[in-house]
Order: sequence, then structure tokens, then C-alpha cells
Amino acid sequence: MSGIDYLERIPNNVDLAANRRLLRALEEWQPKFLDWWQAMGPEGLQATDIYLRTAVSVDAQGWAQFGYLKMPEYRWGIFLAEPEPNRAIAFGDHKGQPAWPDVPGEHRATLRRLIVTQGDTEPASVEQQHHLGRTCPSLYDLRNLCQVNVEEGRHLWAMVYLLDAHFGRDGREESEALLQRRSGDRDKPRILGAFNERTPDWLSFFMFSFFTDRDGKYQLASLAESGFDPLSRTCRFMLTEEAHHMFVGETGVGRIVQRTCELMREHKTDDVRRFGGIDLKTMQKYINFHCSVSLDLFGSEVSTNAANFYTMGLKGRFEEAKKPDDHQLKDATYSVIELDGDRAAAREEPALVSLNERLRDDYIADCARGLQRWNETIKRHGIDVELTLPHRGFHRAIGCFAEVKVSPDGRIISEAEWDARHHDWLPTAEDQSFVQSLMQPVVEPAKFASWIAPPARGINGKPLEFEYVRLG
Ligand code: BYC
Repeated sequence: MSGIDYLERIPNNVDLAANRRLLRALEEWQPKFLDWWQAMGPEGLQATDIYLRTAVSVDAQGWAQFGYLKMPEYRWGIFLAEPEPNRAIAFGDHKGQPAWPDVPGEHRATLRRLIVTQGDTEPASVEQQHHLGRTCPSLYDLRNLCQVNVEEGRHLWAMVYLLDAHFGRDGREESEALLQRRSGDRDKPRILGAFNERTPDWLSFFMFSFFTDRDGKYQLASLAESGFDPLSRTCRFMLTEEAHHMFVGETGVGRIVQRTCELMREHKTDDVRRFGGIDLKTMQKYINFHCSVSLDLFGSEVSTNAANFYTMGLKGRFEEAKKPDDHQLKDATYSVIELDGDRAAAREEPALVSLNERLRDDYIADCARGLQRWNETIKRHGIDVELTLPHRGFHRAIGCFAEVKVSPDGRIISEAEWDARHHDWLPTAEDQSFVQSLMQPVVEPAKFASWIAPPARGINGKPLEFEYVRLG
């Protein structure tokens, strides 16, 4: 890798040039990252020119540059949002004190763990999506997949920067380990459950981008409140890129819904599978699956970890500054839906230990807004079906509902009922192989697979006919 100007290769606004030790650590890490990228990034596309956006600054007016690029030449940079002058910690025991430019010794281990957990999800999602390029429904979608992937790579850089710059040797070891774990690997899995699931088809990809990237939005927004200022600034800028990932998910599922409705009307049937579409019943099962595994990512309903993160000033609430309370929550309570015998019921819990649930509530409300937009499309076609979010207790592996079986409408049910009904609620092997059978690549500009409608507009003002990926 000699002869590379790393300062040129790592665009940044953190004055890397002035910090030789940090620069050396990142220079050592970069070739390992590129090896990982070659092995785990979008398969078969590393030598292809793709119309990508690259973050080149944090200027709200023009932070991104668009152009053709081969992905290994993407300039994974380090960008922190502009510092807020005199920023004070907004919550917890340190409320009102100046934000920390460096890691306070007593919070070092906890902060490291939070940053590693966040960092681990970024390469994991790239690994999950490794094979998808082979079956893209259009060049437009293929380009979006690559865009999302290079930016997940950049988000990994963002966390590695924090680890290398602020956590010394421990941080460098964690940076290495982030490249060694693998999604779904039995011996070295990724840290959080949803990131070890497979993303074998594009319906799963769009659902993942809608539901799981949205967990990213809420977790990043909470970390953006952190008293540790570099983490806050990093997350604030990551959220700018994250918006596109959720756009890909919401419009991707929306376009499938649109196409399904067109087929339903044209052929006067719900069973659009025969006509190369994905029926709404199957869509509902995928929603149930991806929503439930993403709900797990918020942790337990009642969590002393979450309370400690907050009290220590490390992780706040979504839009902390907008909450009209004392931002310490020592005496406050929060209504949490928990298991109460044979039903799910609300119970008042101390607000501090309920912070995971509160964030999950914010997240569910945001998901519901997206579903409403899909349902408007269905309604516009005069079809009397509504897609719904499953109950928060459905198909959970983390938290109190992990102990029981819950139906999508929130009834606690017996194992026997679960065994008899779960095929109606979650994708079956047959559903998956049907969806898989539709995954035939479409790579002519302006052409789209049978099961998805074209988008309303192209990328960066380009028309749909534009060659977003030059497959040559
Ligand atoms: N899987 O006290 P609890 C994104 C563990 S996505 C496996 O309830 P806590 C992205 C937990 O570690 C956003 N284990 O949990 C999206 C704990 O272990 P210990 C990622 C789990 O700590 C798409 C124990 O169970 N960011 O950016 O309050 C593409 C008890 O847990 C899980 C973050 O997650 C699970 N799902 O909350 C690309 C933010 N859940 O202590 C990117 C950073 C819990 O007993 N992380 N456990 O050993 C956090 O804030 C918290 O760690 C969590 C968990 C919210 C994840």
C-alpha cells in the first residue's frame, strides 16, 4: 500500500495531519479494512463504475459529491458535525457541565462498549448484503445498494476513528476485532441479534433498510446527545447519511406495494404470485419478521444499563432537548407495556430504567408513519387491505416477551397455538423460496423487475434511463 497519500485518501475535518499517532493507527488499519471490503463488500462489483455520492465536508449546503467511482476507491472519510460552541451536557448527573472533548476515565469502559456495539452493526450489514448485487431489480436499485454499503463502511470508519483517537491500545484492538467478527458466524458472530440474520433477497433488503436502519436512526440520535462531544458530533453527521438508507427502505417497500396493487387490479385477484408479484400477505409476514427482530435491538424493557448510560451522561433520549422535564428523571415514571400474567399490560416503571422502552415507543411511532404511507397507496387502488405493525411482544428474543409466545395482535398464546399458526405470521421456507424465485437480475437502464414499480424520480436529478452502474 506504499505510495498512497493517506491524508488525501482519508478526507477528514478532524485535522488528521496534525495527529501523527492517530494517522499511523488509521494507516495500519486501512489495508485491513480494504481486505475486509474486498471480501465482504458487494460481490462481483469491486471493479465496476458506480454513480456514488461521497461525503466531502459537513457543509449543509453541499456535503456530498456525486460521480462515477469504483467502490474500493471510495474515499472513506472522517467527518464530525461542526462543534456547538460552549455545548453543555443536557441530561443526567453531569447536566449543565461542559461537554467532554475527551473520554472521562470513569466512563471509559462503558463508552467503549457503546461505541463498539454501534460500530459492529455497520460492517455486519455490509456482510448481510454481500450477495444481493447478483439479483438486483434494476441498475437504480443496484446503485442504491452500493451507496448504502459504502456509507455503512464510512460509519465503521467513524467509530474506528473514535476508538483509535480516544481509547489507546484497547481502542486499536477493538478496531481490529470489528473486522474479525462476521455476520452469522457460529464462532465469531456480530454482537446484536438482527445483524446475524440473513438478507437473502431484495424484499428482505428493503425491509431491513426500513426497520433496522431506523433503529440506527434512533440509536444514533440518542448517542448524538452524548456528553462525550466527539461521539455526539460523529453521530450527528452519520444521521445525515442514514436518512438516505431509510429512504431506500421506505420507497423500496412502497414500490413493491404499488406494483402488487397494480397487478391485483389488473388481474382482479389477491393472488398476484402467478403474475410475478409479491402478494400483500407475504409482505405482511416480512413486516412481522423485520419489525420484531428490530424491536429486539432496543434491549430489555427495564434496563439498568440504559439507566446508567443516561445518568452518566453517555446516551440520552431521542430529541432530549425537546422533552419538557428535568432531564435527570430520578423521580419520574414511565408507562411500560410488560408481561402481566397471561396478558400484556401497561405498568408504571421508574423512568430511568425504562429508557430502552421509551426509545422503542418513539421508533414504533415512526415505523407506523411509514406503514401509513404504504397503506395510502393500497387505498388509492381501492383495495381493502391494511398492512399493520405486529404487537411489540410478537416474536421477541430480548426482553420480557421473549419468555412467551405472542400473536401479532398481542394475545399471549400457547405453544400449541404458536406451532399451529406461526406459518401464517412469519415467512415460511416456501414464501422465501417464492420470493427468491423472483430475484432475477434486471440490468438494462430504465428497466425494472416485474415485482417492483419504478421510483418516482432518479438520483441527484438524473433520469431513470441514466446508467447508474456501468456493468460494461
Ligand atoms: N442482541 O440491559 P439490556 C445501526 C444484551 S443499528 C444481543 O436490555 P442495554 C445500523 C446487552 O448487550 C443501531 N444481545 O441492554 C442499522 C446486555 O448484555 P450484558 C446500533 C443483546 O445494554 C442498519 C444484555 O443483553 N446501535 O446503527 O440496555 C445498518 C441485557 O440487555 C441485545 C446501538 O445498538 C440484542 N438485540 O441495550 C447499519 C447503540 N439487546 O450487559 C447500522 C449502542 C441487548 O448483560 N448500543 N443485548 O453483557 C446500546 O445502546 C445498547 O447496547 C443496546 C442494548 C440498546 C443495544
